[in-house]
Amino acid sequence: MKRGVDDLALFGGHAEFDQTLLVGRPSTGDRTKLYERLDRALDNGRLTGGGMLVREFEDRIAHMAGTRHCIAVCNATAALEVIIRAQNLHGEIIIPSMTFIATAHAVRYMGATPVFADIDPVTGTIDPDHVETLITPHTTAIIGVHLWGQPCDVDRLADIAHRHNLTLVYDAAHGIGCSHGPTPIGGFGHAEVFSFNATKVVNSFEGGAIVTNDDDFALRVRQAHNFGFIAPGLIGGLGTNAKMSEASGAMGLTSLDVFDEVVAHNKAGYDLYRDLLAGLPGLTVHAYDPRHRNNFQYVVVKVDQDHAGLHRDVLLDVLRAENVYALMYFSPACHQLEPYRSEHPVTLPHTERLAEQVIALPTGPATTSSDIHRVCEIVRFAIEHSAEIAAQWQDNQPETAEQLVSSHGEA
Ligand code: T4K
Repeated sequence: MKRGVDDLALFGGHAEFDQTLLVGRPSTGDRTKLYERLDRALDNGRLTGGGMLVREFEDRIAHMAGTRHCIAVCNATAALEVIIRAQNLHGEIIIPSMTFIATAHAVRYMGATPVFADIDPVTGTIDPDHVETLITPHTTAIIGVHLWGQPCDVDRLADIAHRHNLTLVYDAAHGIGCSHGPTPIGGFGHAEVFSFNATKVVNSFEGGAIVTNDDDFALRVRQAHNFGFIAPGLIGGLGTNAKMSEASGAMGLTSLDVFDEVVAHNKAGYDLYRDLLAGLPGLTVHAYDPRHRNNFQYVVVKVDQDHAGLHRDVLLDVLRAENVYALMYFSPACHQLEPYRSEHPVTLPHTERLAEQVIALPTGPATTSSDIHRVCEIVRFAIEHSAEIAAQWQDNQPETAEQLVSSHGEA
């Protein structure tokens, strides 16, 4: 319990948590089941390349996504790269800047140019109106991102892609178990990509999946993710190695077994955060549209400095000093990062505003309701004492190089 600003760990007080509270602590499920699956893989000797665990994982993901095909891969970044290559996407690809750097890097790494679109200020997902203004004769594709599991405006994007004859792909790294209305995320566009990184709601250590309803596309992607093999000894074309291993399949299946429980836990945590933080000036818990299903993997709060009295960075420092390792998903936005900001400087007002405000708070099975109460008490205390904290934070900032030169004089 903080009584005064000097009790904050940032200013020398005792940290609220002895052990760091994390945003991305993995959801690992039942270890006995995991070890049984690993034993089966080790006993049968097929550790990668078409093993039974990965096949079962693919079936279960396709079922959840409501798609005919699922190709499990080693991670979502590689999945995007495989799609870009398999679909021969080149020239310009329109993507949102409000995403993890992997979306932009996958495009660029494959030799195409990411063209950044602004976002809808309410949801934070790509703005179809802006997308349409960015289309040029060099545009080959749009990659929408279902930010924090919220569906993009899939109908508008499908219409734009259709009218301009563009490939439409979704980065659904956050989207497993989410939906657009009653329709699961997975079957929109030509293909969608899930991430099963350790920090995700479904975790396969590292991993991802490409899901699609397009038979021909699925075949090409399946070949491309396995060196281009059509059959043993027969190569159909260019490919890479983006296969998921059986160990990842074992973890993925075990994590999937507890998916419903984890989502229920996350939803309860989200509701608690929302209730406990209600009414604080300048602080909003990002709301998910109830018409769509969400997995509540991310609890995002937005700090509006003008009303909160302190900047997001100050609140982040306050939390981290208390051992609450909150994260900035996603800040800076991609267009504000290298190499993009130097090569193609652009201004995206809605993206920049959101990127300046976001903080993702700890969630997942390891975060208890008691943890959430304590985190919210810190946040509430910080907002209630914002003026004092902001002033003391400013005083504690290291001098900039310029200030050092002017205060110490040039040598
Ligand atoms: N598209 C989008 C929209 C994405 O968000 C992502 C990835 C991708 C594409 C690409 O997907 P992958 O190629 O990764 O499959 C993390 C994840 O590494 C990344 O997968 C995720 N999105 C992104 C949003 O978050 P970082 O740089 O924040 O990760 P890291 O390792 O710093 O972990 C975050 C926190 O999680 C740490 O504070 C500690 C905790 N943690 C992490 C790991 C790995 C654990 O407690 N245990 C762990 O094993 O990117």
